[in-house]
Amino acid sequence: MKNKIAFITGVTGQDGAYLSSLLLNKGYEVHGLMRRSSQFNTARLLELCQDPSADERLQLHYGDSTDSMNVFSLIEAIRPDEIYNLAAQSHVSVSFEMPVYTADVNALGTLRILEAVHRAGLTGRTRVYQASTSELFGKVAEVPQKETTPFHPRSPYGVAKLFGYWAVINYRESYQMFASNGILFNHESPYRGETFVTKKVTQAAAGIAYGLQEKVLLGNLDAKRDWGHARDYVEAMWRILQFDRPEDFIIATGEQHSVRELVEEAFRFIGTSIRWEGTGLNEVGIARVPRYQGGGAIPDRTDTEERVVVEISPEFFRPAEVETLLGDSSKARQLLGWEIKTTFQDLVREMMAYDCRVVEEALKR
Ligand code: NAP
Ligand code: G4F
Repeated sequence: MKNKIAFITGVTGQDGAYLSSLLLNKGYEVHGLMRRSSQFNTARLLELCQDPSADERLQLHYGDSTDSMNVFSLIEAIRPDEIYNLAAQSHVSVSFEMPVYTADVNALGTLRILEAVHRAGLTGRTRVYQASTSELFGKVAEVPQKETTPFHPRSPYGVAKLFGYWAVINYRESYQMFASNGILFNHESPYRGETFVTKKVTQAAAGIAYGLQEKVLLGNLDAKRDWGHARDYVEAMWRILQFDRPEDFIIATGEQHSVRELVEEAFRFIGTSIRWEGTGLNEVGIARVPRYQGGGAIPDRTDTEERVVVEISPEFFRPAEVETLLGDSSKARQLLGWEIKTTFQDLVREMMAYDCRVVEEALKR
């Protein structure tokens, strides 16, 4: 049987890397849309796709979700069996600074994919997965959030993704396209972008554990998220497109933790505990940790001190916040046989182990 052909936009991102690895292991020919940048940005993709046979089956194409001609020509030439539209300006906070660009990529970018499939005459062949998000629920109307929960996005990111969500449903209803939304709750990994809160915290805790970083500045410690592992979530994306009909699915763990708990879990990994003092912008997290020695010094990890390791900065608050997210993924578990394999504790431990290893390797150099 001929290998299936997948086209992944956002292939250089966290999910793009995990999904490429999954599909290559399943024997797919994988085509990825990659932005041109002044430096290589394929590190996580290459680290996760180390299978030598992947070389021939992984093909990267320069492109951009904002370029209709480019998106159309690639889809017409590749004639994929499956498209995973993961490309996005994916940072909620940044979307307040770049709302128009965010809408171009996240809303119109989705429309460009759907319309390209339609115009290329591939509606009967190509299945489309859209990376929808729990940010659609925003100011949540009910707890937990299900496929039927009304939406109330709270950022330009969420508003743009809502357009993409409905565009998928519209192409499904208008042209009988196999197009599905995965409404994924937050998912993280060692390969998470460095400005998302999980990775920011685990990288900081690793730096602090080796006396190389003094503290970390954070925003809303009381925001609550339903955090899962990206590896488990890309498996759900694939299952959504293998289902016998196009439908929309919530993908979540059903367990919620605050940013504060995330910080506590990360510092637990390095053998210390956080004591919170003060309130609001004056709140701080204090812990006994190796003395801060600044960059360059060879750290003496036995020389410890009690100091402030977490401070609050107004810079990391958003004009409108999504305070709480908690998903109910019963539908995906029942219809797709999808299940969570990684707990929150295991996720944080895996990220911490990875970030500590990176620091150790840097110190050896
Ligand atoms: P990510 O790490 O930020 O990756 C985003 C990808 O999109 C990167 O490859 C990026 O390329 C690419 N991209 C950005 N702008 C583009 C453009 N104009 N044209 C082409 N490519 C562009 O995000 P992720 O965590 O993997 O998330 C994947 C998708 O799922 C996104 O659509 C995100 O909004 C959505 N989502 C994520 C989560 C989550 O918790 N991770 C939850 C729900 C939904 P560069 O490498 O060049 O920047
Ligand atoms: O890690 P975050 O930036 O992720 P956020 O905003 O929940 O968005 C992520 O998940 C969405 C799914 O729900 C995706 F659609 C989206 O693409 C992205 O992957 O922030 C999580 C929470 C927020 O409430 C934020 O206010 O952490 C809070 N937070 C507190 N201090 C911080 C910080 N967030 C960041 N990025 N940096 C901080 O210093």
